[in-house]
Amino acid sequence: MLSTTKTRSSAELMHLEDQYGAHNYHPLPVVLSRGDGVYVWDVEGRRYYDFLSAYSALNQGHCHPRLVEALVEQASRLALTSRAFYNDQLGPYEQYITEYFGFQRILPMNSGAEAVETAIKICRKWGYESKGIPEGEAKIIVCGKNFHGRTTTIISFSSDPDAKASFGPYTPGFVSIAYDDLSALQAALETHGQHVAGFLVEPIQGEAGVVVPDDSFLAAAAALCRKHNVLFMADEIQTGIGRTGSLLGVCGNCTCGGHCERQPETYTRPDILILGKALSGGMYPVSAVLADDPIMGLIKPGQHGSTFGGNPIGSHVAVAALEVLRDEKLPQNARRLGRMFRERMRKLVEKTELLSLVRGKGLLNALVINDSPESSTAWDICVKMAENGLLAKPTHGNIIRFAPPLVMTEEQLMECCEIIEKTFLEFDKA
Ligand code: IF1
Repeated sequence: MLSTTKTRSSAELMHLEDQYGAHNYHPLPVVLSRGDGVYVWDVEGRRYYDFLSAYSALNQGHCHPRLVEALVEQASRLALTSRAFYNDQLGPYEQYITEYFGFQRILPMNSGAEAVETAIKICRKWGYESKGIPEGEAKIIVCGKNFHGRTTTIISFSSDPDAKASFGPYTPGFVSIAYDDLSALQAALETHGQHVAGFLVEPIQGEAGVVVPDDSFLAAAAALCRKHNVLFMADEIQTGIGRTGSLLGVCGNCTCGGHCERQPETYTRPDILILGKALSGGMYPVSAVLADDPIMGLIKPGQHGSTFGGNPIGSHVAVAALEVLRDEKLPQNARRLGRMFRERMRKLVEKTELLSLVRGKGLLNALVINDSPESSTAWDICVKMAENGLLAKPTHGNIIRFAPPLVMTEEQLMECCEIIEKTFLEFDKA
């Protein structure tokens, strides 16, 4: 027996992480050992609803049988070849995903940060070789309070001191504007226009506390980009794959039923689409950058890559994850349940002084606690919710994010609303 499969208590296991791991996280004090759909169990056998879904990687739910099967089957046949050779899974995956999202080409990577890095590199290359920006002078416009990952280049344009401080020197070439601010984008484009290669944006800012922009923002921003010959890059790592009640965040208030026919009235087509997380249903690190020939065609052999990117397991699992999304109509379910969730939470906000508002889209939602970001209120409430059988995590001190797997049923959601309501009302009295 592996020494790691020995039965140990939650306390022992937390102690091991505390003693031997880097302290780069501050987890809620629960130790999970099993998951199934919307549920997880701790090592003592207590069951919880998972309202984090590994930061939206588990849209298809924990251990989805079709994904487990895809993983196991491919792992026992061929796991990794590197891109020095072809493999029999990558081509079919590339055909499937490009048709699914309506782009000509994909560049496969593993983590979200890698995909964002890839998009930045492709965008800069396009800026020099297609737009004609003088060498070394390309700029990319980004938004304040963004979250795009943890590499040195990506944190160079973060506005979060925790993510950024003491990790310099920073990569230059980024101009930051306020999120959801069209006139700021316009001003930046007018000032730097000739040197701007791209605009990188999250359709909804997750880490910032689920900040939903104005309905017209994405389409208007994309139009401004087009006018200034600048690539519009959507980081859909968290908002994509059904999370916001459509196939993608850039589908807007699309009514295609989540199947995304990419209706021109609602769909804002990015020039570069960045995906990760739920692209594999959380089974395996799979990320991707999608674009058309005039952009992706600039990348030539030897100019970019990764040992694991496009590997057979990831490719096979990603196809299954996208099939599950479509077959189980998860975007539609997210849209319907999301409306119910916000409606019930709005009633709760009225009932308790503890809450100031609920916001979000689909099943990416947040409750804003009526207390300072420095207070421990949100954390304490999350600890109480865990005791009551529901796991959620605070962000920015006074915001709690609610993002369950999209496979949740209405009945389960109603039970979850009861747990949340009960916890807040208990806390209010205490
Ligand atoms: C952590 C947040 C979520 C992302 C977007 C790229 C990435 C992420 C829009 C990078 C990753 C994660 C990473 C996780 C916390 C988490 C997060 F709170 F920090 F913002 F989800 F809300 N673009 N988000 O959200 O993807 O390299 O991690 O695969 O602990 O850093 P990655």
